[in-house]
Amino acid sequence: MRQNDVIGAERRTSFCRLCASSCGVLLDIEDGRITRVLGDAHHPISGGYTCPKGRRGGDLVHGHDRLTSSMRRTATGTHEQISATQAVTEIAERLQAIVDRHGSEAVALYMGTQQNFSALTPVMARSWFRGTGSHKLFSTMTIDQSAKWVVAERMGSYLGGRQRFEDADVWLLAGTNPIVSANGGDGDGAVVHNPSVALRSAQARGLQLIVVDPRRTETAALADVHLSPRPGTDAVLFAGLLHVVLTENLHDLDFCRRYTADLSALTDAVSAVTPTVVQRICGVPADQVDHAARLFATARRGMATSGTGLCMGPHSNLAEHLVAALNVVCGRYLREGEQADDRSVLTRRVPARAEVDPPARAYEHGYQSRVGGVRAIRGELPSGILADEILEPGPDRVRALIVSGGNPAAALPDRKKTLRALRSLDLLVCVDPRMSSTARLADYVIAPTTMYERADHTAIMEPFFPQPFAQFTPALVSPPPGVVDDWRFFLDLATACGQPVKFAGRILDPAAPLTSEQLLAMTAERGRVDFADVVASPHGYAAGPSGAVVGAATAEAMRNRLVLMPDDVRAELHEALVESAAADDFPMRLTVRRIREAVNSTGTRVPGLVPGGTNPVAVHPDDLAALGIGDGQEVTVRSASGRLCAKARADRTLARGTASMTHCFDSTDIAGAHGVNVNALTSNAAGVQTINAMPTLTAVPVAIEPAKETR
Ligand SMILES: Nc1nc2c(c(=O)[nH]1)N[C@H]1C(S)=C(S)[C@@H](COP(=O)(O)OP(=O)(O)OC[C@H]3O[C@@H](n4cnc5c(=O)[nH]c(N)nc54)[C@H](O)[C@@H]3O)O[C@H]1N2
Ligand SMILES: Nc1nc2c(c(=O)[nH]1)N[C@H]1C(S)=C(S)[C@@H](COP(=O)(O)OP(=O)(O)OC[C@H]3O[C@@H](n4cnc5c(=O)[nH]c(N)nc54)[C@H](O)[C@@H]3O)O[C@H]1N2
Ligand code: SF4
Ligand SMILES: [Mo]
Repeated sequence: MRQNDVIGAERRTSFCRLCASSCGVLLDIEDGRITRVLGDAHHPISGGYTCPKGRRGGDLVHGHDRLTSSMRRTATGTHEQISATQAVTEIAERLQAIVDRHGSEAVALYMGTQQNFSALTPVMARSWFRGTGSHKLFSTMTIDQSAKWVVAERMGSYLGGRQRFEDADVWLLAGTNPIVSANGGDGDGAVVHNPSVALRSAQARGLQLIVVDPRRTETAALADVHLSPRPGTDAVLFAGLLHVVLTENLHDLDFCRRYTADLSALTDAVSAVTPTVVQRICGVPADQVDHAARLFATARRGMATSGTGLCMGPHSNLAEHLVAALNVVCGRYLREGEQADDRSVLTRRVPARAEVDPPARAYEHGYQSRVGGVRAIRGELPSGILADEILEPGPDRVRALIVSGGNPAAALPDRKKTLRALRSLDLLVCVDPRMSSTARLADYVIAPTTMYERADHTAIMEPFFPQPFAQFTPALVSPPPGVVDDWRFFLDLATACGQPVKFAGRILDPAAPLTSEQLLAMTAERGRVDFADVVASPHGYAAGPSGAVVGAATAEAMRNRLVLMPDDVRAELHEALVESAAADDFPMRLTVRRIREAVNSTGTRVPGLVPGGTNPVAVHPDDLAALGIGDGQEVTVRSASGRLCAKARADRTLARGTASMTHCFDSTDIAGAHGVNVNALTSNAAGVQTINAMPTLTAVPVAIEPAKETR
């Protein structure tokens, strides 16, 4: 018996590919099926940690609803099986006909979350898309945390790297709940893996944890300081924190002099935002604002990071800008000569330099959409306008949409409009292992291999690991005979469309197709570690520090400065400060909330995984009592944009006046499925950010009432 064999089954190492954590796992495989998923205790990063959905990975691969063949929509609207080869031929023909009639701008690609957990798919999907010549590229980043892109465009970026979690003595997490999401905003990878243990052990060595969240989340429960602002008021709170830091001269004057252009403009802009003003607008006691600001600014090292709770709010670009400004004025960055924060292993190292990449405002010159004059940012059009891009009449209308590892029918704001848009396409293709809400509307559904059926490496996830680390996994179970690798679909599609495919700097020869392993090796060519060494390390390869240090600024960059308070940001701050109080019609604020058992829509349909099988609307028990609603009762939730019915759940972790609900659930036309789609309540018109068209998905004003008819 080999060491890896367990009784009646084989035990293999791999890593989970449902979220950025990429936890190391052990799989028990019996007769070609995964019977058990366990944490890999020998994994240098996750150390045996897994979450409930990761442990149900076998159900996601072999589940009853798994597609084993590609599908084509029939004239009556049902779906029939079709071979992937035939589907590619037909899709290429229909794309060509659309392009011949309407031009290449009629073709769009939507890149969803699950595409990114496969190393080859994003590269190949983009490669096909580039060949179309269209500008209609969309991804979930623009309905997620594209405020971070906007900050870099308006403030600029410091290129020396950020202070690290491992030696920080303060850490501020705003609008993120890493213990559940394994995310932590754009924060250090250290809070992403086994997050509860990582936070507790940092606190044991002296780290002070500040959490900004209207809910006493699993993460907030650990905090040394928990600020609970009214949802959607973070911009004012952060302006207030900056006010305290700057008026008390707690900032890093040296760093500000060297790297910023306009500290006095920032000081001036926040001068009226005293802790008393913060208390009035945000509901956070003034003494807590003082305390948190002093704690953050006087610590030696640390960082403020933010997640969806900030980036989805009504002033998301401003709030995110002020979080970044707090880090800048406190000098929370690595200086020349310090050890660089270099996590590249399979990816190419980008040298760290103690200099500034100045604000480029490139979005002011990008491709301009017909819709609202919005322009491309980082080569993408905002997903917030995708439905309008499809519906708005005109020569550039999107008529063909390819969806890769995403579920826009569930994820985009204004559900009714989104469904109308998806239904009105001439061609909708969805690459998805399940009949998702989007796949149900598609003309073709391409059934791909899933994790554990495909070889992969962790290159894309390198920035999220707390130390330089890489892992390779071979395919461990055989896919159903009718499915294809996602990357292969995009390569075949490009070939059928007569487009050459450039991959890792080379044009691929369609007549001599490469294997996944060969392509993975090609993407790792510029790494500092030999890919073969990573392949030979079943628990992953801890590469050790690269020894790189932060270099001196180049002569050309010496004069570059960060811009802390440009005029448009100042105008946004003014608006956030004068905003009128809540309308009585919609007295509650509905907030975002992630659960351990699902990552967006993935997991929502695994039997017995999500507690109660649905996504309730959680409300403080005293609010429920005041509304005359019992725990578990059916309620109607109304917003200015729509309504939905859900089960109420009493939840003491929420602040009064706040409700929360998990997104991407959807039971429409799926027998036996539970849950309701929150985007029935959101809009892509009201409360949308300029620049990135980011909709308001948290702090949505709602009213909650007992449902008229109870079942
Ligand atoms: N109201 C509201 N709306 C939101 C949010 C919110 O908080 N509130 N969150 C927003 C955010 S942050 C995001 S990222 C988006 C999510 O938006 P999307 O990424 O569009 O949604 P997902 O549900 O993650 O879609 C992933 C799809 O990939 C499929 N899939 C799973 N495994 C594989 C695979 O191996 N290969 C392929 N090809 N497909 C696979 C799944 O079945 C699923 O249909 O939603 C956004 N929308
Ligand atoms: N288990 C699990 N993990 C996931 C996902 C998942 O669906 N499930 N999704 C993945 C994806 S696509 C993403 S983008 C990340 C997101 O990762 P996170 O950003 O960490 O997402 P959440 O866990 O929803 O945490 C958001 C927090 O913001 C708080 N919040 C809501 N409104 C406000 C507000 O106005 N102000 C402040 N300060 N806080 C507010 C909420 O109470 C909540 O605790 O997670 C990823 N990881
Ligand atoms: S889904 Fe769970 S087990 Fe899988 S990588 Fe994410 S945290 Fe780890
Ligand atoms: Mo996301």
